[in-house]
Amino acid sequence: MEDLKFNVLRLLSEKYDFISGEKLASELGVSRTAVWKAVKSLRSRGYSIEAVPRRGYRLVKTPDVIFPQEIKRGLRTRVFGRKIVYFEEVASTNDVAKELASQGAPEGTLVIAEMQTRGRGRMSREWFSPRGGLWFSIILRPDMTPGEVPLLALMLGVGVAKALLREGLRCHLKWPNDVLVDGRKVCGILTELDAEMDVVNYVIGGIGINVNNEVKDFPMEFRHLATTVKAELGRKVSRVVLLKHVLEELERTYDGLNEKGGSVVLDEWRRLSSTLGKRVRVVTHGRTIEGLALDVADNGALLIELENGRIEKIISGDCLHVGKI
Ligand code: BT5
Repeated sequence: MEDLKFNVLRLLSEKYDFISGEKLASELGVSRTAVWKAVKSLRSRGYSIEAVPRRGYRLVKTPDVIFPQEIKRGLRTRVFGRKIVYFEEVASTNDVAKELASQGAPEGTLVIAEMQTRGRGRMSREWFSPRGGLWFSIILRPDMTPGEVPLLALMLGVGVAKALLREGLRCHLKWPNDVLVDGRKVCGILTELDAEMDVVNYVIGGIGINVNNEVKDFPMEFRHLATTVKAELGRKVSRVVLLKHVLEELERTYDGLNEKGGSVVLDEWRRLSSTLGKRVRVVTHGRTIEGLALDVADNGALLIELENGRIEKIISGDCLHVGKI
């Protein structure tokens, strides 16, 4: 039924005119009743579909849904989002993406859900993922060593920040890859990898963007730390357009990384980051390090200058901005 709904939608949106129920049924190899049920199901998701006796069905209006058809229409990428796995509801898109990647799914495969019931942050923290946001994962198969993978996390943040800028939202990146607006988190990123000694099998880039979901619905513990695109811009935005922009920006940045090397990503990250030049407190593997955030290293690690002048290189951790030096 799920596939039929998407196929009916594909035919209706290709035509932009009436197509008879009979034609739809015969092209898709199903009964006219099945077509009617698919139309009903699309209507329940907000599609406005006209039905006129003897003429058939016509698509009139498309809602802000993230059905694969809508994502693919006019998408200007070669690889990212060319294969899409869509869920109404799923535990975590990262888990599904991992499963698919281990079965050989190609680079650029997008796993996306309207909502997640067990969305995850880093270190098994919870990621609140109600309807209205964009919760998705992309499979990457980079030609790099496991040690270079933190650079990809920065790349994902850069791609999201640039896409949000295209919507008119100025945001900045907190190391490693939180996307913030005025210090509040609008997007979180979780990169997970599967690797052997020197070879990366795959990386899952999990991205959660608060788009049209409501700030008042966030749990109390972090409501003051979170924001949404809608709250910042004062209007709803089309999730599918934003997603397409994210995919395009990500692919452009990833291509740049592969063709010209990591410095392309690092320079963009430096430009968008609000961490560098700040006094930071980083918790990494149970250790707390405080000092001046000097720069990022070639692999994306944060370089912190301690009180005693020593420079520490931090690969992963939670970073708190504690003020300007
Ligand atoms: C992150 O973790 O920021 C990574 C979030 C990645 C989510 C995506 S959604 C698609 C994919 N599938 C998944 O299951 N995950 C990825 P971290 O830096 O550990 O931040 C987690 C903390 O952010 C939580 O402990 C909360 O304080 C806060 N938080 C939770 N949900 C939030 C939300 N929707 N918006 C802003 N902050 C949130």
